[in-house]
Amino acid sequence: MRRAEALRTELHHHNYCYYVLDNPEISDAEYDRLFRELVALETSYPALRTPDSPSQRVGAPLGERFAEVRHRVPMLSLGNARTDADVQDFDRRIRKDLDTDAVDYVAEPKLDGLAISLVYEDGVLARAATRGDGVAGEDVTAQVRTIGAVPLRLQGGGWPRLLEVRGEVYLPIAAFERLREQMLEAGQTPFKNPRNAAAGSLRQLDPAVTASRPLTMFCYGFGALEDGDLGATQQDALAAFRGWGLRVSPESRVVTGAPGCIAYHRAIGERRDRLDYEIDGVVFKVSDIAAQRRLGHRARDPIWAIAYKYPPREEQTVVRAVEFQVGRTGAVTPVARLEPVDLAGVRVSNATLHNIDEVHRKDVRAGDTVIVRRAGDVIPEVVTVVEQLRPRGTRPVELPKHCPVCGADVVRAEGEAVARCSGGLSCAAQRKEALRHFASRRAMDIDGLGDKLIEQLVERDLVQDPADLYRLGVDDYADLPRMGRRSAQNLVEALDRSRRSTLARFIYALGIREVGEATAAALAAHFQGLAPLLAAGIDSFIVDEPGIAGVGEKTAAALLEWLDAHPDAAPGDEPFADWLAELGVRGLRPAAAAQIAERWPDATALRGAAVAELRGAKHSLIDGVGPIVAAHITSFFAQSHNREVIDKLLDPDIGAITWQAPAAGSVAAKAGSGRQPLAGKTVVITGTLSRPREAIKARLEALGAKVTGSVSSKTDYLLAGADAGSKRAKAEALGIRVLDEAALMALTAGGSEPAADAG
Ligand code: 9MJ
Repeated sequence: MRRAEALRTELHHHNYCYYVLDNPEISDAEYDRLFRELVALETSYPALRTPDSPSQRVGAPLGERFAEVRHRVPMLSLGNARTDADVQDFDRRIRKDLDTDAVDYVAEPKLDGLAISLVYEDGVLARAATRGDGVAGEDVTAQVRTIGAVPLRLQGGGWPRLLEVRGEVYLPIAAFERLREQMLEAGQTPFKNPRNAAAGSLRQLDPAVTASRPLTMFCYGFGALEDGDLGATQQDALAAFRGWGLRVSPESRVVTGAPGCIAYHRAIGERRDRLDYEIDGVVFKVSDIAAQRRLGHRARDPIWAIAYKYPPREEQTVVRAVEFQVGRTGAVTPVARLEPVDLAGVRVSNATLHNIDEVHRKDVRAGDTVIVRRAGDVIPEVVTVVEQLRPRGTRPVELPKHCPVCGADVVRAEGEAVARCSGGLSCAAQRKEALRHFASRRAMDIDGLGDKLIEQLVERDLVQDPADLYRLGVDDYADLPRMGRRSAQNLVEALDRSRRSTLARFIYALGIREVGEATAAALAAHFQGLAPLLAAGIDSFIVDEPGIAGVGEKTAAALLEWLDAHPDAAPGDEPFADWLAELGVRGLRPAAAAQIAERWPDATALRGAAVAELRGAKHSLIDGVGPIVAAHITSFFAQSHNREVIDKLLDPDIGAITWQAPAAGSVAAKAGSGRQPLAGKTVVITGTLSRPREAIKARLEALGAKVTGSVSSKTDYLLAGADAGSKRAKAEALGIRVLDEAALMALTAGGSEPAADAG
């Protein structure tokens, strides 16, 4: 009981540090540990569970719709000022009504989120509701409980018995951008702006969805109060909120008179782009709460407060054209060229359309009238088309087939939103990036070839592709501005050194998509040379095991298990196929049994088969090269311009690049030229291994081993994965060495005899 309460108090505190102060005191892991301890206690003793427990943020049963909540005190909106003169009028009226010379105001940004009322009873969150029409809103208690910045229980003390706090729930711009990307990737229509995203995330009947969105909240006002008060001024109330663990805007200030208000509006306006939330203005509130009461309100808005708006960041304009840009990584991105339009002080004539799917989803066409918006520092984007204003004769936009910069094919990998230029090394748009990568430390490691130099070389058109680097001499480099003879000499020496690199580095340096260092090393080890890699088709990377028609995972496993459990069972005189069909293995039909018998002539051979061979599978022969990577590799080498660059790089005239031979365990080794430490050895494989059995079998065979299906006195080694059963027992009984995969790795890495037994 005491432990549960102590845990709750501690978790409330860390929650506050994390979400409100933005300054955690403990690691996420430590928080999780405390949280799990509390949940365990509450699960064992449900009576310990309290409604304000941190464990109760998500978990309310799903409602069918939101219940209506009538606000005890109406939730008003705000009157607007658009000019300095409007603010001066506002201040003049207030001074007149209050009969004073100077009025203090609390000034703060006006967030563009969703207004929410939080009702605390005895310091515990009892109800959360949307503003609705101001008189009644929707009960979103379960959803709001999931927001980390909303305390379920107030800190400290001294709060009114009933306290209604009001504020704005919002989604930070960065979180909004991430959410949009996720929704785009998931094929959903993304939210148009942070405000819609906040509203859409909160108004989710399933609180778990709300919980998955990083909503937060600033508290800025109050409604009903019973048995207590918040002090004499608005800033006293905000300070009290802060003390109770509620999140209050750090931008809130006290200013005096219209000049103070106007200066505040300017100052925040200058920083508007750098705030991590969307605002549409600033708010001024008479600071004295008694004065607020005297001034009262009109039908919908208080007389004592006003919003001074900023120019909108959404405008209507016309699309002149939709063009495609090629980025430094080859991404081909659609861009709308616009009739220039002013968006909150910034002249905008281009807007991103993200990708071709987006263009089609929004159906943006040249000639369309569109809404464009700009949020924070992000690139302006087209929000939607005003379809009523579409002129006749417009045509849907299509993805270009060829790169607008270099003319190479534009390709889009299956399931990817982004289309790319395949020009790679030779596309001018990608040239600098390709060179930077080629020269980088982990690639060709060309010392002294930095970004600035690459910039100069490309801009002066001295270098079209990486091979050109080797054609230039000391004189050419020394001619460049700010490049002494000494540095030029050093650079040429570095280039010379890089000629004797490794094949792995060279492959990595080519910048093939998805081919990182590890994959490049695996490719080099496997192919042993560039020629076999250039000649490789998809089936050099991926084995497409056809399998046996009608045999699925379960049947295959059941059959092999049966054989494993009956190591001596054999058909006698009967045909193997009939024997198989009559074993009583679930799902194994005679037609499939006949096919199996064609591929594996007897029970011993079949014992050596893998589930994947029976059910059919695609598997990779090289670590890290699955079907997608294999497609990138083959399409890279299929492009003639890439092959031309490679030919140039290997051309003896410029001083051929050569590399040291990599380790064994490769195609070449398999062909007989490599080490064969397992020559003459018979190996049996059993149990679950980290890689497909075929891949391991191929590896062992490359090392000279004969791989068979069952353990006998002729077996030299048993390679045993997890859950190795009868074969392992039999091997142990026969005194045969049992290896695990690590021991096998050690073997292929260089040792001639396995060093240690597994187990
Ligand atoms: C927003 N949206 O940030 C008020 N608001 O006060 C602030 N809204 C408000 N105050 C009275 N900071 C009614 C609305």
